[in-house]
Amino acid sequence: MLKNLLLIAIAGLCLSRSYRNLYAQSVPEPCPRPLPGSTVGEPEDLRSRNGVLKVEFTIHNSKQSDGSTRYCYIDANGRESPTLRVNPGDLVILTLKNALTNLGPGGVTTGHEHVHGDYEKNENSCPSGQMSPTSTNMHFHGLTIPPVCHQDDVLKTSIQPGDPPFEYRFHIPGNQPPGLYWYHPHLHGLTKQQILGGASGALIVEGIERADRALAGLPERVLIIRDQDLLNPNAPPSKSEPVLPKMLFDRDGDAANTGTGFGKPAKDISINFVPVPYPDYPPASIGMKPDEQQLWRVVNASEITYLNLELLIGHTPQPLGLVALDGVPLNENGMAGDFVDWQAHLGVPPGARVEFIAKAPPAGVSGLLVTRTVDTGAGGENDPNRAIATITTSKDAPEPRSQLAVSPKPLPPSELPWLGSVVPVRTRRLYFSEKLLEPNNPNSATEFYITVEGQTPAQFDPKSGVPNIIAKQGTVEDWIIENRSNELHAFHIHQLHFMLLDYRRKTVNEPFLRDTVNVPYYDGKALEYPSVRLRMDFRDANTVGDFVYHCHLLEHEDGGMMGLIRVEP
Ligand SMILES: [Cu+2]
Repeated sequence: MLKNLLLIAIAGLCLSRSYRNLYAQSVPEPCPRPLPGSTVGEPEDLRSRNGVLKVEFTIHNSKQSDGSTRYCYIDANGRESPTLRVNPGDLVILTLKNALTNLGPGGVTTGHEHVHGDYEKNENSCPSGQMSPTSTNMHFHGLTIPPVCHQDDVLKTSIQPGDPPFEYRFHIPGNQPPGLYWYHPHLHGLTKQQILGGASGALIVEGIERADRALAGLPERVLIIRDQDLLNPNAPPSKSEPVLPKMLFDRDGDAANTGTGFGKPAKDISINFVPVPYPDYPPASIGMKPDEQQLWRVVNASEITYLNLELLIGHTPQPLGLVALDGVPLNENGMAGDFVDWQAHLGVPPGARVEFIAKAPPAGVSGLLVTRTVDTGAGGENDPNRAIATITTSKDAPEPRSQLAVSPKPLPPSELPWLGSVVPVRTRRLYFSEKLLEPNNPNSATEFYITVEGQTPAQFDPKSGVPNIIAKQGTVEDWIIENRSNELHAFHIHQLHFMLLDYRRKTVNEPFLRDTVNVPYYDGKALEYPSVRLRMDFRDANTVGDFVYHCHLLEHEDGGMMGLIRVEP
């Protein structure tokens, strides 16, 4: 594999010289994208001023000649998916104009006809939920802001083409941990299509160096890894790959897990929109100064692709200095000191974020950012080994646009007791499961469920409004999430972070928080289903209201793997 990746790296270097900064289309394209092999650009930064960040977004789409559809957020100055940079306490005023067009058969499909058309007309107020294939809305993933209209409601907010710009207006909480969050559409049944098409961007709460002085003064680089339909779906695997058994498809119609680390992936991936397509994976290109350290802030904005990031020099993995997960510094609770967790590789499920110190190779040496294969289970997608970007060094390499403060003022300690020391008021059990509509036909449609133990498995119904779980604000609960299916799922809940207590029944008691966690698949043989045990934090008053928890593999979420929680004051 390593030899293959090196060959890929060399091929990619040649490509990047000839195609750098060119775009795939010469006619105006609402969602322009770089060609494979391009230099990895930085998203533009939109920074708050005097405590306010004003953003005017329009969401566009465009049909491609290969039948796929791009989606993009464009701001008032024509910038695609800019990074929103805010400070705790800031006011965000973001308007979203829907310029989506129905691109006809194959352009937009949802497979969820039952949610269309039978709602009241949306007059730019939330209680409508009117839906068509061109409806959209936004979710601010990881922020503890209220789940209400014009803030972070995804249940009723549905913006139609022709509606006036819809206003989101919320305050970044003063105690929001400094780190990497992200924004994306979240309309049940349409989420996969819009995110797969590229509608996503980063949101940074500034001040991560205040939680970890090891970061003081480092240049920072935002890297958004997305997935997309294969650019070359019919290509045979690269000649340098081993010969594999016949291609199989999983229930989602994607390339099934080969269990080998090779073969056709379910989706292509891109890094800051530079695609790295199957079968040759020509890597994108990142320039750094020799031996320099940068903070890399990586969102896995994929619809379904798991990442397992590794930085190679030659055949040797380089240590990656993990400092934050899911927007929360590892020592945000102040217990760990200026902590850097050096790892050989970092697993990142869809929806999750990792922030780590990356060291550039020495002068004259290049490196390669790769994702190693992820075993997603017999029913999962194929996520093979593949290159993402070459790291080339030169003393003239331009620095990233942003640099962390050189002498940061330390963050004040949290006002709340550490979540791990709070006694939970109850324990709930939930489980992920799947059902074939025709049990004897492996190609029939699959229903996806997340079920509270004792309730009947049912696909999420956006019209129901009946919560699956009722919790009390001010309390803390333990949730055990089981996986009864033969593929991975990624548990995510809106509005709050949780602590991972147990993973596969082993105590881990992580001294930091997450908002998305992988739940291992069931192999069909073990006596018990694999599970994770989480401590859920409902203490913040901003968690009051109705919101959702779901699998962050968006085909699964759109297919019903979502539940409703009501937190009562
Ligand atoms: Cu799932």
